[in-house]
Amino acid sequence: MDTRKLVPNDPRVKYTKASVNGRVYQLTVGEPQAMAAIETVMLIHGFPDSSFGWRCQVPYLMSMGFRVVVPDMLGYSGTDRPEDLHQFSLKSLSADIKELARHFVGDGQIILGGHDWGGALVWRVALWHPELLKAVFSICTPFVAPSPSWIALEDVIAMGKYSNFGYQLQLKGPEVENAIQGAGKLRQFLNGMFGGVGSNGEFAFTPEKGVQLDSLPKLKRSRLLSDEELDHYVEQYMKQDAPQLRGPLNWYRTRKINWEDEMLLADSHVSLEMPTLFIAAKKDSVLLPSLSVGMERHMPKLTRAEVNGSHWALTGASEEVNEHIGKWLNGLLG
Ligand code: KJ1
Repeated sequence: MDTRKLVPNDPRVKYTKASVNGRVYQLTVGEPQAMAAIETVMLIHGFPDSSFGWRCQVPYLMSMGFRVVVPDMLGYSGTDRPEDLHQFSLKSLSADIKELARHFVGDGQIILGGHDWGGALVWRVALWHPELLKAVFSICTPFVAPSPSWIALEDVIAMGKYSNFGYQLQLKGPEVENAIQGAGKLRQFLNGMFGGVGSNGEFAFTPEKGVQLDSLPKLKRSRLLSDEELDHYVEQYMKQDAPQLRGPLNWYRTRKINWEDEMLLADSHVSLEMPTLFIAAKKDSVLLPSLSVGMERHMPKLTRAEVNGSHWALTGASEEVNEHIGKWLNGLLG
């Protein structure tokens, strides 16, 4: 079949909705042609992204014989945005993934992949619901074990070791949510986050400080995506009521809730027994490959790979990414 990347409203896939633990999720679903699916692969996007972020992987995995299920995550696109922050915790989102999987495989298993926040989530699904996963992979996001002690993000940053996470202080606050509202602003924001730069060296984002709100109007079009693709992102983000970034930014507002949920697990040595794949992106300035040192202590069946791409490796280094995922899946399923 045609393995070129999905375009908006692509006839090769179905766009549908599913009710999950009382929340409605918007989904993209692809079925393999002319055969029953070997397995179901679910793909979880990150920030600031959508199910469309996996556009290069979906047809490729379908051509390998997989059913591919790609939800728009809580707070994004046509998926619900509940008021209660607890519903954005990684534990609650993990329960949603499990329930969503039931719609497709009943009590069976899935292969789960994530990128960015989606990567953080898939490792948590592996902690909370290991029986659901035949295998799990993450692109860019390393596994970090639950911590027995609480350290506020402000203190983590102040200690200096994780200065490249300084942007999270900005994102969890009200500034970006308030400033980026409406189609025009969202277009500038997404274009910048996807790498658009200005003629005088302006850019949208720094890992230390976050979104450079004053620079956004000055940025040229990102070469990472077409006008049609950017329009599609804006259209999807505009499905949310203002402030449209509230849902996506809520993922940065649950750190304490996540720690409370997970601290009990931290008592014992955490080990993920299913096959795992971690693909680092060499040029990711936020999720640095070095953060993944030591991951194998928590997963005996870890496969590692690295691609020559930025944070947006799913599209920017799609061929390399697909090759690593494909090779790993073939090895897994014999
Ligand atoms: C990235 C980048 C690039 C060590 C595990 C931590 C898990 C937390 C996951 C956090 C994910 C996150 O904040 N992702 C946002 C935004 C945008 C933009 C650029 N132009 O360089």
